[in-house]
Amino acid sequence: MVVIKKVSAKSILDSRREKTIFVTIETNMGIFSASAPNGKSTGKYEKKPYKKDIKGDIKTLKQFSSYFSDEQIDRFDDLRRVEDTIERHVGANTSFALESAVLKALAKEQKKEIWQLINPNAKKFPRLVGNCIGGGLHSPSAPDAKKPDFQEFLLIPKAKTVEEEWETNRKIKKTLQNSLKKEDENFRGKRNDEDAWQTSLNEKEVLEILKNFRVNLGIDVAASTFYKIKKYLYKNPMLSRDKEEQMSYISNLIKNFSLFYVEDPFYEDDFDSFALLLKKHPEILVVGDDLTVTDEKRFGKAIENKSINAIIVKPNQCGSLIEVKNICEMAKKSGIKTVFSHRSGETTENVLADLAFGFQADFFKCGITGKEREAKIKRLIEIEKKLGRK
Ligand code: 2PG
Ligand code: MG
Repeated sequence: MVVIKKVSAKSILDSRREKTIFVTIETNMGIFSASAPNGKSTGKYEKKPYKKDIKGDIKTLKQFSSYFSDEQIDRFDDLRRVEDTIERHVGANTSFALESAVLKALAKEQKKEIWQLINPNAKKFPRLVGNCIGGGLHSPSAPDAKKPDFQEFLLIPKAKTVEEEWETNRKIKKTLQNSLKKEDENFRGKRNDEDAWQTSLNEKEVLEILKNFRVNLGIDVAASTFYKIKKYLYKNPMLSRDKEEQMSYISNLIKNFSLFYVEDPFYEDDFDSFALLLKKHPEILVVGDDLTVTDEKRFGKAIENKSINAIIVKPNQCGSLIEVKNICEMAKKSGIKTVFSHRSGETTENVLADLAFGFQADFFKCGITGKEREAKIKRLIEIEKKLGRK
């Protein structure tokens, strides 16, 4: 049994050097901490990271510090009681960090790994989804600096182990440096928010390069970020596409570049276009992120509308690990794949790996390099090694 005696929090800097929350709990089992990441291309329907601001949440946790001491935490589902205490008083980042710290204490008390608290029989490892080249909101917009309008170009290798998949992704990312030098006269070896290569090429030119590698390919269009006044406004090259034009553009990219994974190809309210695309291309993964924002209700609507066959799970979008559990159960029932995902502003917190493995995620979207991304992949590999997967 874990008893939380004291809760405190402070702000630390994430990989973008923006403030994020770091929560510490004092328990009968010792002291445990966890931090939360920050999104940039955030969905309109995501829960707010903090009730008002980070300072306010830090203060609230301090005020609530002694409220938890009556609760005994014995298992994962007891997180519900932690949520009942803080719900509506703090934002999603704060509750996610707090719940993660509680899981760390519980794992220690039960002499288990965090993933074992969720599913002691977990076996299947998620496939890596690695961001190698980026654009959109994750790459700086210097005046007249060109970049792809799509946010992420993703490598999705398939190997026997996570370790081999990571190796493949790192190798390709390295090779890409030379390819980009050749193809992009403006390439200066710069990396964006997720440590992916920055380029002035457009999405088609990037995909032309990527199709030469023998891995499955994905894109995160993050279409809400460039959808304005009922049009998708492209800058590279400058043109606008309406709903129908966006549909045929995406559909052509899927065909021409044999895409395996397409995330947020339409803006976050267009459940119908997602459904139409999936109907046209049932062979690929049509993935909801801003569409579903790790929210049970929106996911329910996406299931009803047959909009997606894969869902991004970002625990700090909802701030509730109980909701994450429910979403994974809904996904399993409806045959929808789960993609556990980092955020663009990350810390070295690695609990995401345990959550993904515990919930038996199908994919793990996490960048390829940079200490914040590596911390999570390395933890997944550590679990793999402990289980003797070869
Ligand atoms: C996304 C994420 C992570 P952000 O759109 O999938 O890559 O971006 O964390 O900025 O929301
Ligand atoms: Mg996304």
